Amino acid sequence: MKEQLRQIEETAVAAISSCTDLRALDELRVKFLGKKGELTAILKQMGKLSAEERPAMGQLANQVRAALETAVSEKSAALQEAAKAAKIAAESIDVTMPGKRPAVGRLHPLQIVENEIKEIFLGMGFSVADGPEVEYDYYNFEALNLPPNHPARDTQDTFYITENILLRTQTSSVQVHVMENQKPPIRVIAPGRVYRSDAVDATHSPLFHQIEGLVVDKGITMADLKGTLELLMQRLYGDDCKIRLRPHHFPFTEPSAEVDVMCFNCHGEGCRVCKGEGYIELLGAGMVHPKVLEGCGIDSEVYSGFAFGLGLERIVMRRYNISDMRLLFENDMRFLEQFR
Ligand code: 2NM
Repeated sequence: MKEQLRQIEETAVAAISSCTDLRALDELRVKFLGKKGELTAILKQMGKLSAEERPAMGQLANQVRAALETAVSEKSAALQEAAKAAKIAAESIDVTMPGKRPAVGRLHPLQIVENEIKEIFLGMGFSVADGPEVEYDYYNFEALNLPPNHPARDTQDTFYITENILLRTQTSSVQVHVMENQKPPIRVIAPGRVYRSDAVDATHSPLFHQIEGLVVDKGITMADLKGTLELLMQRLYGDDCKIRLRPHHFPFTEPSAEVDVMCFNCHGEGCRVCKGEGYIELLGAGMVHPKVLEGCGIDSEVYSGFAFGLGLERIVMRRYNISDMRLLFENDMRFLEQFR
């Protein structure tokens, strides 16, 4: 039995000292010291010994047990220490390494110009209105005096979601919401995305951006319209910028006008950019049609208003001399990084 104990001690100590992970060490502990372990198995045979032999053997067994327990706990401490050291080594940071420069983005050219135009109108006392891009046809067409058979309402030109829900084709829909919810005086601009079922080319995109403006108050005239738009264009293109109104037709305004802006290239002399005209067509405008006002609950005998709409892409393309609208939507960083 003495031999067996020595044998167990020897093999156990050897196994424990060559053990390299905590799980295996615990298995060894169970194997040698556990309730069903080898040492316990020996101790169970103590009863067979004579009364004289028992104390010495008991003492030896206890020494072996103590030795194995010490070996296990020392090994366990060593392995835990090693694991901790390895973890710290793996997580250590070399503070002398060069840092990663954060990528700083830029505003999209459309956003740059939109912000600029917003600031100009905020300076004139306008506020900025927002509305849904998915609209009822009432707000996009009917309230704006477009009859049911108007060509703009064709499914060829407009993205319909259901028979009476569509993607807005103009932000005038926002102005209708404003007029329904707010009493005059009203001074708002409505910038945002609009959608038309157009094929993509250098000057068309099924998604583009508009800024529409609306003023409703007592005594508003075409002179207010012209003065406001002239100031806008002078802020955008310089103090010598002039505008020109030509008669036009829109269903939602009466009278209506197309607004030309003095050519930035030749200052009205006529050149290749403006095809000899001296002016470039840039926006549409007019006095809000009485039917539109009345439809929104505004008394057209008391109040009048003007409205205008401009395409943001066109202004951006002129500003930065961009010849293809697709560049504004492809999100090629090499292109977008050029604008501030
Ligand atoms: C344009 C041209 C002329 C316009 C009209 C309205 C409303 F809601 F007041 F009737 N908002 N915007 C308008 C007028 C838009 O875009 C070329």
